[in-house]
Amino acid sequence: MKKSLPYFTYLLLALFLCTCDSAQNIEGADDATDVDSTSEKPAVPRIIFDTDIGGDIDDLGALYALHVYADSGLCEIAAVMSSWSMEHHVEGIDAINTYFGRGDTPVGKYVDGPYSKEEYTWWLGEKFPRDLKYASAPGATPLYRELLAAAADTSLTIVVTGRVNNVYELMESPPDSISPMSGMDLIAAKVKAFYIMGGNYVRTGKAEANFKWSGPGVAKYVIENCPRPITLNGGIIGNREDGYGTGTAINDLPEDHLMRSGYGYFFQHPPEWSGLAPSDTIPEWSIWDIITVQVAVTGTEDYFTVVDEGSVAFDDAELTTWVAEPDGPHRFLKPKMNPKRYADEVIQPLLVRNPKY
Ligand SMILES: [Ca+2]
Repeated sequence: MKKSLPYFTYLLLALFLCTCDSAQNIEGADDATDVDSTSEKPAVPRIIFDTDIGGDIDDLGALYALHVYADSGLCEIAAVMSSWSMEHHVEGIDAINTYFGRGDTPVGKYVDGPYSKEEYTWWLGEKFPRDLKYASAPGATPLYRELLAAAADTSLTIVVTGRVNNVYELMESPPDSISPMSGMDLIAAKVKAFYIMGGNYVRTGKAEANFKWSGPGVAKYVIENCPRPITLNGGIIGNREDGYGTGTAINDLPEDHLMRSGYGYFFQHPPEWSGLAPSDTIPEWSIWDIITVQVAVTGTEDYFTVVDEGSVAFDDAELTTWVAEPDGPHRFLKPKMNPKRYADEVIQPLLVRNPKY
């Protein structure tokens, strides 16, 4: 259930945000926390989080961090979309939302299957309270269309930390009983910006998993045709091998804490692709998706340099390339703050903060 903050809390938050705005050298995408002068309520980003949670564990960190930010009044969570059709993904997402007292948050599913696999989202769904099942969750496309149709102009922020298939299907959706507008027109009218983890822009020549797993032509279509600005963090931004590993503080949480349970299960039952041996200790791990959330909510601050004035293109092998051009609609992040310091000081505290609920 969403909580409404009392008026004085908004007032304090507005004062806090004004102070931060002048105190920080914010660049690039940092209009995320503007105070709306036409209302007493600060215009925090209203986020739809679109995730391939279940494969890697940083999606759990990202959704957890999103809730921590929402607890602090820095964003609202409009919905969470699951971009694969594993039934346990939807159930794990609902368990995380419920852990923060937001069990009524709509969760959309990718319609296919469903398939089933015992991994950490299954474990979270077994261990923590939740009431949503895959069968009763709405499809991502109709849920996207409903949310966008009902939203004020340019009021929604879409954060994608997995394959982009839900966004692709939204873009391709025709007018229907939900809205007389096409999906592409809804995006053009209602979305403020996209923050997407995907591609490679610094160390190019290598496929990146989110775009690769979207399937032939899908990421290319989404990125090249998106009518709203996109900020991308590519493969090195968040990669533990590039200095961004963190999260060992999760080992110190109580055993029944959701993060210790989820991360613990993942490293006790590591997926084959990870090449890891089972371990009862949570190691430092990559934070790609958590960075996407951080930047979407509080901006790049002094953590990242934004490369803008360009667009992302896809070569014949669907590898991403950067094309510099004035007023290009895309931007990507490069490291500015020391990656390890950023990971330990900015991200890790989000992963061990308890819900307010
Ligand atoms: Ca992911």
